Amino acid sequence: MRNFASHAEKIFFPEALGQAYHLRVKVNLCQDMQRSPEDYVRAMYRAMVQARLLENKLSSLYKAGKIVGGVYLGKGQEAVSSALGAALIPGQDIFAPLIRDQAGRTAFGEPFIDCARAYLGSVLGPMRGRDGNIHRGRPQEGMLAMISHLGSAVAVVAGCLLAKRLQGKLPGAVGATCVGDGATSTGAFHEGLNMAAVEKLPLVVIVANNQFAYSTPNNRQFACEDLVDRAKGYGVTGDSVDGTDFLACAEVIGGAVERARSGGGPQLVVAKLLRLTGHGEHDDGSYVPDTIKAGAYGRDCIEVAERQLLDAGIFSLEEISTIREIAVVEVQAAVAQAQQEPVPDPFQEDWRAFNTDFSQPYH
Ligand SMILES: Cc1ncc(C[n+]2csc(CCOP(=O)(O)OP(=O)(O)O)c2C)c(N)n1
Ligand SMILES: [Mg+2]
Repeated sequence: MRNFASHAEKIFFPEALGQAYHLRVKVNLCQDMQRSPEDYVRAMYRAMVQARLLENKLSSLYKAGKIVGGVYLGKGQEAVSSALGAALIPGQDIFAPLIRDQAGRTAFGEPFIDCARAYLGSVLGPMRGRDGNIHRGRPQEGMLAMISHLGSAVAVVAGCLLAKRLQGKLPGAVGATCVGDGATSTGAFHEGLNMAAVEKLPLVVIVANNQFAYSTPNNRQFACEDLVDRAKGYGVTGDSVDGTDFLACAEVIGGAVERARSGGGPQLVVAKLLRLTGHGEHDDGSYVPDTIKAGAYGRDCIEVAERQLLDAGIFSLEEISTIREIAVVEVQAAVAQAQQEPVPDPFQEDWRAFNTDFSQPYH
């Protein structure tokens, strides 16, 4: 395993975070390529809180029978997801979020209304009310509509990067996805990562190893000791991180994006964590043993983030409260707006399977 810290490009947070966190990644992380490391973790935290509050609202709506179809949440996985979303550049990079990536979507810039409209079936939503779920995207900005087939995002993002290379748009851009441990057992995962390795594409694959694929535990999914060991076989850079450790996620995932962006080729990061919820809101997750829930990965990454940010002096308690208060209002406003919008009229149906007309914005 490569020691990331020994490949330092620039030391982040020289004093602010003390000895525990020498964040050593290049400064040109994030949207305007000027963002400081402090701003990067601030953006991550905001997105985590916003996503958590939005998802809590979705859960309530589901339990109240106001949402038709499945509701899938990223509770417990926000540090990993936001570290990826906040490191990507809309309009330049490719981002393929999965079901547990509300925090990454928010960090990438997706407004709450997209989510509210999709789940509540608004005809003004990204799927025009035909799919009350998570298959939405913002392709104009580089965020692909979510693909349900596990592993496919890896191959599709690799293909997008190849296309960008052929168009002469590749230098400086990256493509990234965050998949589950279950996705790593698919052919598409292998094909995508292998092709990216051979072509030296700037592909970043984050595996959010929450130790279960639905109810199937890791030891029934793969026989290698650690998923990150596969990086060697593919010939790509591999890193591990504790997915509940906010600042470690910023360092390792932000660093992987930066390495890919600056020509380091494909990056595989395996983040170990636990989803603090069922597979979907229809599932109580009772198959996860209590010992695992009470273990190191059962902690809440948002609580960890708050402690770390306060300790480092990056946020004050007042600032944290303000972020939460604003997010509550914004979530309520988005949901209220989507709830008063019309749902599709089946007698005025104009649905087409392959709508490639992106010239008209849907909002
Ligand atoms: C190729 C494929 N096989 C099966 C499924 C059904 N399915 C949907 S989610 C899921 C479990 C996913 O587990 P994991 O990849 O670990 O992600 P997690 O839900 O734990 O975040 C399964 C089996 C699917 N969507 N695609
Ligand atoms: Mg899983």
